[in-house]
Amino acid sequence: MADATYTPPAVWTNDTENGGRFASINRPTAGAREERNLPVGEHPLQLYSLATPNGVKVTIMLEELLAAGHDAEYDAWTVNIGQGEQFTSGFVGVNPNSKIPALLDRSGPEPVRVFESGAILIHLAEKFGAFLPTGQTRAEVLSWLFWQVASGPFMGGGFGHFYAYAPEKYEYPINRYAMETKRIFDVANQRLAQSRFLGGDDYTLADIANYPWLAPFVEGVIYNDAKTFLSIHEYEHVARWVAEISARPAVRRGRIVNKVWGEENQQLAERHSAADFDGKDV
Ligand SMILES: N[C@@H](CCC(=O)N[C@@H](CS)C(=O)NCC(=O)O)C(=O)O
Repeated sequence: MADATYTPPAVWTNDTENGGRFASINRPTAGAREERNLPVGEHPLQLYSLATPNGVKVTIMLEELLAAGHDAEYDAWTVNIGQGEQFTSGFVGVNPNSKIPALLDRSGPEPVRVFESGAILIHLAEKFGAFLPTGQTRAEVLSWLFWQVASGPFMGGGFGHFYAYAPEKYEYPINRYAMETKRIFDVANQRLAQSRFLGGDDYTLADIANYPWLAPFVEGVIYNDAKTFLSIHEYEHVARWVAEISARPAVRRGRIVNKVWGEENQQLAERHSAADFDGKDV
């Protein structure tokens, strides 16, 4: 059994000195901390994001829409969440929850703000009539989308934080979230044993939402040794699905938009046109 190292006080107060990667950034309050406007480019769609799994959902969707011939040209701007740029007045105006991704759709008479990755995917799918079927399989596709947005925080905020980011390792939360992350993989694996894609026979926004979270575990590029620790090699149907989606050119492009770490030729801090990918490894 894990050691009990902490007795909660009667009333919780914020301890900014508790270490960990996000301790100095996050506070228990919402709202802007700094007056600063967001940049705006020439396209109707303005994306404020970063190439984390939640951000990549949207850039893959936009690149897939463009590849399918839709007029989904967009300006993608990097929001450096490590430096607190999610707390500027401009960003909070687009997402009061201060988390990337956030989208401003300026194509109508009034700008429309959309926050939460799942809401952004649905907004884009409905706007362009793509990657979200209208018939019999719509409910199945939406179910796998909402499953992802509900289960992603167990993998990131739960497993990732306690296994990789917390200043000390505690057995109880690591066990809890390792179990949950493996269970999520098993759910996807069993589904993908029966079905080519999560929503059925076709590639949809359900795959676009889930891929950026599942692929990095399969590739061993997220949370230190998580691939080994969680025996991710066991999920053979997820691996088959990841390999198929990874080969899509739009996915390769979408994964590097707003990426400001890693190999130089796989970084694209801002994206304003297809030409920005020239010379990149995509
Ligand atoms: N439920 C949100 C989650 C977004 C989210 O957690 N974004 C993280 C990066 S992956 C973030 O902006 N974190 C900054 C912070 O917590 O201050 C969504 O799906 O869009």
